[in-house]
Amino acid sequence: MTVSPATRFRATISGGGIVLGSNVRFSRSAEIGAMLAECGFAWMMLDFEHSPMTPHLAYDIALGAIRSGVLPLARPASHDACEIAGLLTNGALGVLAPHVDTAEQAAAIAAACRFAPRGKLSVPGSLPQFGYGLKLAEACARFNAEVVVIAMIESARAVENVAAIAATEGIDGIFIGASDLLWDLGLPGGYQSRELAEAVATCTAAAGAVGKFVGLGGPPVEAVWRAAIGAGVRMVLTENDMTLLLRGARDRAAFFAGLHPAAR
Ligand code: 3PY
Ligand code: MG
Repeated sequence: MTVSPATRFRATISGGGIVLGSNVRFSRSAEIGAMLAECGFAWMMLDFEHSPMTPHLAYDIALGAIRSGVLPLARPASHDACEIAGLLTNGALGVLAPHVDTAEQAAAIAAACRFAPRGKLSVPGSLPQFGYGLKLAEACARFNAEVVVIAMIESARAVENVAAIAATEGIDGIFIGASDLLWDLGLPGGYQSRELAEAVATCTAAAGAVGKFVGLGGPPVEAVWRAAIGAGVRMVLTENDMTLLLRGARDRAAFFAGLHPAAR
């Protein structure tokens, strides 16, 4: 493997580009990475918080994604270092840690995501993310440089603490989970609210001040995306694989209904 998708992900963002991703909830084939790559997606989320994902399946999907040039980020269900270690030493090349409310939590997550001397990640027998030609020490050093560690901002408390979270050593970027944040703010589904726009502005300012990037997921409204990109969001969770499928299926049904009403 030459340039890893993690390096490309960082380079695209630092060059001012946008990185698109999808939450792999229901796909059960390692080919999903190649399909997303074909459509211009740069990353995927292997979701252990909200999907029926299993570790072995995540392993196969993550390695297939890397070989296709797509960055596999695992979302653990918790901040537990053992859970994070199991994901990162089995295919994932980064972590989207959910519900990070404080800089202390962010620091513990960052430490769980890298090998010594930068962190406390336990050393496995091999790291297949980089193929099979590197010695373990070289692979661990490369992993430390490449792994992408992202703290999800999903509560009012997290927004209050976002400057400290973004500034935490070892945190590469922050990611606004708009759905959880809106529910926490008492505005369920309020994707077009002033409060969400303000939270996005607070997060982009905080991250920008320390040279970190901002991601966003949740909004089903295109106008919200337009504003968020304008505000500086560079990492986009467009939607999950289930809604991508529904969108495509609805589109085809509408097309054929237009050709012949009996098609519905
Ligand atoms: C959220 O919106 O709460 C997420 O976790 C990601 O979209
Ligand atoms: Mg969430």
